[in-house]
Amino acid sequence: MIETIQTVPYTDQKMGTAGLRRKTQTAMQPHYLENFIQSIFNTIPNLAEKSFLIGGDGRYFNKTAIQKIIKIAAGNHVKKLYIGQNGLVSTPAGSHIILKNKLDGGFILTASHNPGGQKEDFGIKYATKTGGQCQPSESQAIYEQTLAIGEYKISDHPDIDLSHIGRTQCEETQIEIIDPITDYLNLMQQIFDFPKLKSLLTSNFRFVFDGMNGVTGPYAKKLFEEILGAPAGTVIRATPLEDFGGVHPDPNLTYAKSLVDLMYGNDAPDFAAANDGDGDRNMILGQNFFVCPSDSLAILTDNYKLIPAYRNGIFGVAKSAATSMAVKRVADALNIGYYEVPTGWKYFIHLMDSNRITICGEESFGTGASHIREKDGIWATLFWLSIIAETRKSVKEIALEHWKKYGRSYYLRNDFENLPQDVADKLMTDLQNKLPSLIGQTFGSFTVSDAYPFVYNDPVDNSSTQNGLIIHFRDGSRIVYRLSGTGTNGATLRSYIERYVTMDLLENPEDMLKDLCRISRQISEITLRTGKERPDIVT
Ligand code: VG1
Ligand code: CO
Repeated sequence: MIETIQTVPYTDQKMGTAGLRRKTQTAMQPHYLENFIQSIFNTIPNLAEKSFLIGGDGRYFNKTAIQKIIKIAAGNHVKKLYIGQNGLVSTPAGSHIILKNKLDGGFILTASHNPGGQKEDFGIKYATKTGGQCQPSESQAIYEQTLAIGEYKISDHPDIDLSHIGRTQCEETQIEIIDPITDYLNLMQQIFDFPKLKSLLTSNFRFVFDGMNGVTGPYAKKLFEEILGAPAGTVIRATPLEDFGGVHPDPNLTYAKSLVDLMYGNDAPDFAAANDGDGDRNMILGQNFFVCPSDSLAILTDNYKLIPAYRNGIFGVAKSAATSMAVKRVADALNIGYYEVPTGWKYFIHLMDSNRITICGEESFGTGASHIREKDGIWATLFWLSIIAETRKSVKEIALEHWKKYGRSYYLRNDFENLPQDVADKLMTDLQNKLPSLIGQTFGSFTVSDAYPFVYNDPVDNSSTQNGLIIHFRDGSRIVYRLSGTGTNGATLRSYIERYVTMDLLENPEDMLKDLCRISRQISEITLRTGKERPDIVT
């Protein structure tokens, strides 16, 4: 039976950089999730003809949330739901499932790299038929629904068994429980040279893949160990856990410390990669070597010819404004299109759909391409393995060669977390207002050559988005400031710092960027305004 439940709006359901992300306790409040899902359905016409994907990264509350979404979909007479077996679907695989089956959208239940559990975070990435997350105009329309909602429709059907592949029904809504892994791995096989990868992984090459107890473990085990023949145990932390085993599933130098220690220790393997909770982020490590994500994007782009799917050429490349300029130098050298977008993968979608770009990436450990409409941690890992298989060089040699050819953008991101929202907002407003007065000013040995708010004009729908403030220095250095749109504890100020050099290629980024980090704090008055003398997290 379908029931109509009276409700009142929650006013905090505006989506951020990547969907709705909240404390689990917030999402578990009565009617909270129901209101949000009904608000999405309220923006979609003809639901009786529409099909959606449901899945997630396995975190706490996902199983309950999936059952609720099924019953609200049935209450709204949705035609069909595809659901990952046991409720699991990685963000990249979800994008592929939506595109391959021509679905109208999907709900990926994840707070991505944020920790999971009752006291941690829950989230929903809502994708449209593009295979990627909804555009700002769509999330605005949904937000308006969340403010106006007075009722939702829900079936009282018993819970659906998600553990077996097959078909069933909830009210009139057809349900298909699908294998979330196989189609995605087939897609990878169409892009990369699997026999070549297999010969690398079955040689004495030593590789570790860290699933960080997130959703990619089962994908990686099947791919690397079963299909490509890497030794059993290659994939570590391979079982999705509701609380990620207490791990913060964020593949960076801080939160993937055990993997980093392994790669910097005696007897380090040749290569390691880690993925985040929902499998869209990646960190790449070699023996005693960390690949900065902005460099990774540049290096992958420069080597596209080594990959079968790209051998005949690629369209352009794009990066978020905060990402270092390394990939721009490659795009210029290769004479391919180059675009800069605001932070958030959704801004790449129109560029991919209109064949302007093939490869894109963000400094936040995100790299991907137009095979799907999300960033893709396994794809990035396979791309790096392919470069190694073709060149038989170490990660460090590959990076050093790249820097010798193009110069190096030393790069760091400083995050100041848990700031009072009003303090952070005022800091950004005041900083924006003083940008014109900074031009021409000298700080230590750095003189500001330009300073402006970053504004992106989408070439496809002509929409305009402002995100972040950029300061350029005469020597090519840059500082970018922006507020995070994914946090759940107060506001987070991110400052992105880069310095371009053509000598001193193997220095420590902390040393090379010491002055600029200090200047970034000075310009933003962060210490004065927040009392913080140094960032909480440096990546
Ligand atoms: C962060 C990153 C951004 C990324 C987003 C989602 O957003 O900076 O580059 O696209 O997370 O990543 P913000 O607004 O907090 O800076 V994921 O792996 O959570 O989908
Ligand atoms: Co993620």
